[in-house]
Amino acid sequence: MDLKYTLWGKKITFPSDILAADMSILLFLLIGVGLLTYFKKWKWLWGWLTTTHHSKIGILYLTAGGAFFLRGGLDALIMRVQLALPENQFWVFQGEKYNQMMTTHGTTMIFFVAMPLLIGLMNVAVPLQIGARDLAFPYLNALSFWLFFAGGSLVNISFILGGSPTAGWTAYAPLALKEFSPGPGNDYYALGLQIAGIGTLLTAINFLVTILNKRTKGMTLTRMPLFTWSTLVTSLLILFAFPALTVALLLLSFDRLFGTSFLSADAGNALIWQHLFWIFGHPEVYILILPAFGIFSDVISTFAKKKLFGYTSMVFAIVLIGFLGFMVWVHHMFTVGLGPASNAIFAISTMSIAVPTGIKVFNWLFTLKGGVIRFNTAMLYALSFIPTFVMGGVTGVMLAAAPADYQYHDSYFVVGHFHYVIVGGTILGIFSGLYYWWPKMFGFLLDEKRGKWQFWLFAIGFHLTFFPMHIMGLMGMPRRVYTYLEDSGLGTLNMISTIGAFLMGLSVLFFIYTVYWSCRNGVRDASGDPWDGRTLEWAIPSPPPEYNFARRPFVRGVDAFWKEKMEGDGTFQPAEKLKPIHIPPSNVQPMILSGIFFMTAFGFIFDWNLVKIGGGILILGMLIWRSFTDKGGHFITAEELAEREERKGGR
Ligand code: HEM
Ligand SMILES: [Cu+2]
Repeated sequence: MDLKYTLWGKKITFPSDILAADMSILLFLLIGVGLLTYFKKWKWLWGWLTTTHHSKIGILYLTAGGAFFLRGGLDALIMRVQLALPENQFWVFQGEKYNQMMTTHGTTMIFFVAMPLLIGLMNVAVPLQIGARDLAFPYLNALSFWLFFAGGSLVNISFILGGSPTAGWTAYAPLALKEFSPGPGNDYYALGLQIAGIGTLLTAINFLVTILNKRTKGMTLTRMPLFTWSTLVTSLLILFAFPALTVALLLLSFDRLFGTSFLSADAGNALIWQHLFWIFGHPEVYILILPAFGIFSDVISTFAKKKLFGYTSMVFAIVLIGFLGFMVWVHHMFTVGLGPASNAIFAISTMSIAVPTGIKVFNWLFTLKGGVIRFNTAMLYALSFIPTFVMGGVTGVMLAAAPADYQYHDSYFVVGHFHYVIVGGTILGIFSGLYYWWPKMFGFLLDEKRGKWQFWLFAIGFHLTFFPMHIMGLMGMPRRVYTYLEDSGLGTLNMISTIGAFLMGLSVLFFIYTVYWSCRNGVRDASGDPWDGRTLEWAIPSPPPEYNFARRPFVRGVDAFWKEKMEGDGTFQPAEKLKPIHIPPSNVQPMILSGIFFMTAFGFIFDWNLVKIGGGILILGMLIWRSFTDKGGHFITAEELAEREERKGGR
């Protein structure tokens, strides 16, 4: 299927898979440019690309994360087709190409899908939930987004530019070093994650400062909605976990690009990578799950029409899980031979996390008990998460038993386990959050009927895909293989899994259709409070004005808005008088700066000194430029504000 040419005596081959990738990129670009030109939307696009406003940046995160989700999902489907039949030979995806798919899929899903989608929802909801006007550092927020986007693009574009990383999302040394992974793939991995990682770290700092400093009057820490609480703890986890990744990636880059041997088995020590990676990597799974816990808590209490059961213990459990998350990284390394004492300690500390997690599960159930439950799509996602996540948790405890892990390790049992947790936790949480906050973001509701179809398609596809993986693992199917033998008896289970994967893929396409349909025909959210909400974000119009709150509200308790509804007329006593509000300026610098990071990475990957040095100088120049242009924006005057509020009916 490959295209072969002879040009001036030189043989040139275009492999068919890369050609297909090229064509699809070209096609999407052409469609994009065409649509923008046809609808005269270039200026509109520019507004989005230069925005520094939290809710717009949130939507950018959701859009980019959604696009990467399609890429990561395509990888997953390709893998599942290759694995559908024993000794299958689908297209070119055997051997090294399968490894590329597998690695890009995992890396993309963790770093460029799950995290940015969560960060997107945080950007949309957290400032509103605490009565803030924006994040503490709007420019930094835009920079974080663009750094994530640059890093993600780098990893994703590698496929057509000389090959993707092949050493798995965990990039174990020495496999990921030049000796065993000679192509540029793992350089893309190291540099892409490094650039995106800087963005993530900056975001965490931004949210920490925002939540600690920008709360409105009366919004004490002990009154914050659970999603904001989980964002706070998640930001702390990022602050402590990501530097370990930064160092690990730096060592990897040095070994690969400059010939050092920190991680090589002879001069250095390959275990350094594993320790650093998992000191980051284990907290990372809590970075992915805690925000989802926050979403479920908010959604469940809203749609059960009850205050969250055990608010204090819910907060305490999040903090405890976050803390314990740093103590258990060695459970990923039971089989490297650190010895029984070490294994026992880490097995027990791992299992202890089940306690706060159990507390949370029971509190969700008690919140439901006696509640007036509405089965909205957001709620369906939240409810279906409970049994799914319990199952993922149980297989997690199984894996935490060190002797048992010798059997499960690197088998499909593990693949089944972590998809139950990440997809059945984080991705369900993201869908729940999307249905829940969609009206707040866009001013219209996602259609419930179509939403429910989408939910059931996803839920059924999910269990069909990932449940059989546990059994395959117990039957001996190893992780990260592109095929298995006819007489292994794994054919049927793999086929079921592939069918499930396509149902999930269908569901994702159906979600896009639901968005399109609802955009044209969906119910408008005129009140700003479509769910009879409990927290601050529902007290302002949808979508919110650029300053969020004309006068920031005075908060009197947990579920602040509900309290005002119950004890008053549903309006807040203002915490301040009408005064001018500063709106920070749009700014192209974050996009340009990240673009330079992106270009400079190629200098390192292909060893072009001019690009390396030029890029460094340009980055420094950008920082200097920024330090002289840190002003501007405009004020909305008190009179203008009063008038705008008047027009809305004086909320
Ligand atoms: C759309 C449904 C999905 C399907 C069908 C799917 C399927 C797979 C398959 C077949 C593998 C490779 C197993 C192997 O060869 O060892 C894999 C690995 C992986 N998946 Fe998924 N996946 C899906 C969604 C997700 C999502 C949403 C996430 C995270 C947010 C995720 C995270 C991962 C990770 C981290 C790996 C490990 C990659 C590695 O070992 O380096 N997957 N998935
Ligand atoms: Cu772990």
